[in-house]
Amino acid sequence: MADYFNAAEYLVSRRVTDGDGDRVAAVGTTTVTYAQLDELVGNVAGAFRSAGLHRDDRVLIVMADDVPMLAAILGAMRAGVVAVPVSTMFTGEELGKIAADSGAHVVVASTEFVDAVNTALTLAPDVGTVVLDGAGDLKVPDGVTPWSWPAFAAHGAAAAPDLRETVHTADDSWGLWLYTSGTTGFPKAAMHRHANIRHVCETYASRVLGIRSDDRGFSIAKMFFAYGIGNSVFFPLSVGATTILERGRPTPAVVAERVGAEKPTIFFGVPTFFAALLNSDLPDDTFASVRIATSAGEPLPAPLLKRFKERFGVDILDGIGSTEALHIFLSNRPDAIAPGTTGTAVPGYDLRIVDDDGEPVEDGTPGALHVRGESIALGYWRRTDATRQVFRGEWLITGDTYVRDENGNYTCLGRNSDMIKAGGIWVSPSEVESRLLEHPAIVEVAVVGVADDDGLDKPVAAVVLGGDTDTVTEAELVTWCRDGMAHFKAPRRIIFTPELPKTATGKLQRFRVREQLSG
Ligand code: 3SK
Repeated sequence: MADYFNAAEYLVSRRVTDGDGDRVAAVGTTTVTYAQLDELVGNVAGAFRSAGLHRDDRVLIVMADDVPMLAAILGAMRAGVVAVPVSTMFTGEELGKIAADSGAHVVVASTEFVDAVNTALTLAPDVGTVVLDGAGDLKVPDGVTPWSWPAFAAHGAAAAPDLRETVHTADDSWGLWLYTSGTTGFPKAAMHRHANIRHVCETYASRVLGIRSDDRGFSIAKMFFAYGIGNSVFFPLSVGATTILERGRPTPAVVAERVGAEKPTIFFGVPTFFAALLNSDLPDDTFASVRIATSAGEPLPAPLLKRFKERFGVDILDGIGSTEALHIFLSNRPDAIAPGTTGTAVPGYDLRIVDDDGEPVEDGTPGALHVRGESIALGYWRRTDATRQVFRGEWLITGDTYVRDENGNYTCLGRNSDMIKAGGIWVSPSEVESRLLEHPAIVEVAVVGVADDDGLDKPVAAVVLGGDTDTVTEAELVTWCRDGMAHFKAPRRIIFTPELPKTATGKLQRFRVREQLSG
């Protein structure tokens, strides 16, 4: 068996053992030191185990970024159970499918998401315990035990001491499952080991960001994203630094206020947010405390990077990672930024670009990007076909087309599939198309990614109406999509067209739809 390792001990308890318990670990709506966080994590672990959870059981976490979410994630890991933080943007039905798929026995939720959780609980038969942080009208099915977060933590505090102690997990034990749409439609759980968490801290965080104990990290991406959990949980805690947590939606105004108050030194952003900041009237010294910013999720157009540096005086390190790799494996460096490229391999990862036969290509020739490294997930939970397509031995098929130049820098040329990455989040065209086709006025539809004015892809739909043609508007169709699925998936524009471009055999020509909509 692989060596003993528990990520919660690595991130929190070891700080206390080393005498740094008084350092501030997290600033959310409350502030906690490492010693206080360790105590809370022990209580939550005790409560999970008192609720009957055993090793490798799953805890679904539907929470706002704040100290309780941090404690729920780390408490699960300490208890040897699997933390499954999921998107708070899902509708109740979407959440219910994921809860059922994960087989979670416990759900921990924040008050903001109680309605979606109530719906999800009707679809998730394995759930036996629900914990709600904050007030709310929680409606649990018969046989399900409801708890409030403070009562749950207090119950754990009173549990037998051995239930609060760190469970002796191994490097290879499951620690974290993250749902992603990845290269195919319905979200599936990428299963990460405890050791994967250590690897991303020791590679990207340490060797690219040079993260130190006096850093203060602030992330736009929420903790339910792989990018967000690395930024807000793993990286700062791995070195005894401070993480700044924001519960709400990160608008430029909210972020400016938190940055002014909390003075982060590392700002973790995404291209759409850098574009929004540049379109805001925030003062140019807003990010004066920040020593470095990062970007991921989708390629950062060179003009955005340049304008951000000119206006706010901060360099942005563009990188790319994936939920399956847990975090960033290809990135620019603070002392070597090549605008418009994604830089070079992060130490600890190997990259290759291959042709259609799987043979490595020469520099200057585009191909499919593959990556290998110690943080690659074990596969997708109960998705054998998708696992076989994406995880090939040690190599992970990223699904991106890349080219490497003579200086060794990698540039993204797009996706190998029709999947769209909007605001850094995967959107499955077929899922959006299915929702639109449920509308009685629509007979045909194609959803594609089209670049906006900042050069960032957004989902756009071309629809063919039938029957009810005069009565449906673009706004009604957008609302129809937003009502039936997470808002980020809804098309930003809808174009009405008499027909869609097809091949002689009637196959949709997506590239032509894309060309028409880009024009
Ligand atoms: O999309 C990305 O670039 C990314 C980066 C870090 C972690 C996860 C993801 C998906």
